[in-house]
Amino acid sequence: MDDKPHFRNVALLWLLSCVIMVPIVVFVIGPGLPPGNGSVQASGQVTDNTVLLAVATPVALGVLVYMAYALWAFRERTPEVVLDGPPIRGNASVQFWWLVVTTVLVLFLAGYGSVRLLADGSGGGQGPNPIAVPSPPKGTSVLPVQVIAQQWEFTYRFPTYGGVQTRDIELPANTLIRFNVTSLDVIHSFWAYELGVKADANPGVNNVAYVTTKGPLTFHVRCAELCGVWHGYMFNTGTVVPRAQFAAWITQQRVQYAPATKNLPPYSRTYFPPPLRRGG
Ligand SMILES: [Cu+2]
Repeated sequence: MDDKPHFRNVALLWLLSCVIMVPIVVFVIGPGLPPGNGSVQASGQVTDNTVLLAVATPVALGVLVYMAYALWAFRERTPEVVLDGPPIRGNASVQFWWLVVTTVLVLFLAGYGSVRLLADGSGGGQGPNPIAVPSPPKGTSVLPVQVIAQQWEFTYRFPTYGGVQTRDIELPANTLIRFNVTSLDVIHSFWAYELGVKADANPGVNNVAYVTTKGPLTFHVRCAELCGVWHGYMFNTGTVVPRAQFAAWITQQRVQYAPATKNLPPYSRTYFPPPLRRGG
């Protein structure tokens, strides 16, 4: 081994690359990360993605800087004599710091993830008894919307508006929405991308996902669980609209679907298994 200060050189190069790259990740790349700022939970996911990427950046830079340094500093200058370097095995200092750094990183990520999940549910399905229930914006109350998946479409039922079931989804702005997600047949997944919501839709299960809408927005709903041949066609385009516009829309839907509503089974958390038909 030569007596050049290789460790110090690599450490300094790594530090320099971190000083350049971490702010770029946080302030330039971070704000453009998915799923955008369509809801409070979606913005939270952008923050989380930024934090995770910022934590991963020094790790990735450590690997890349060392690799580039080793290629340059330890290259064989006389090709006819190919020598191996000294083994790193048994280096107590490297082993110790490897364990400390990786343990701290993993514990931080576990803690951060748990805290963020408990803050507002993060837009994920929490099962029938959610632990994380966000509070609605001041002066408003939660709006329950049932998402009913079936091969191959989503429909939406509004228990506080006469149990009307609609084919499209419109939501009021600046409102806490409680999605009660279920399925009539096989497994599906309700994925409202711009809202930052993804929740499994399973038959016989009431899966609750919370989202707090922001301003007017167009969002895309897709099924995110392979559910049969027309899985790829199982999508909707939804909108978040001002509260008055939502009130007008839901009134119009109640009138339009009144003949269908009276033939629907009463509102229930699940509709599976379907009732047996007599004489069928
Ligand atoms: Cu599906």
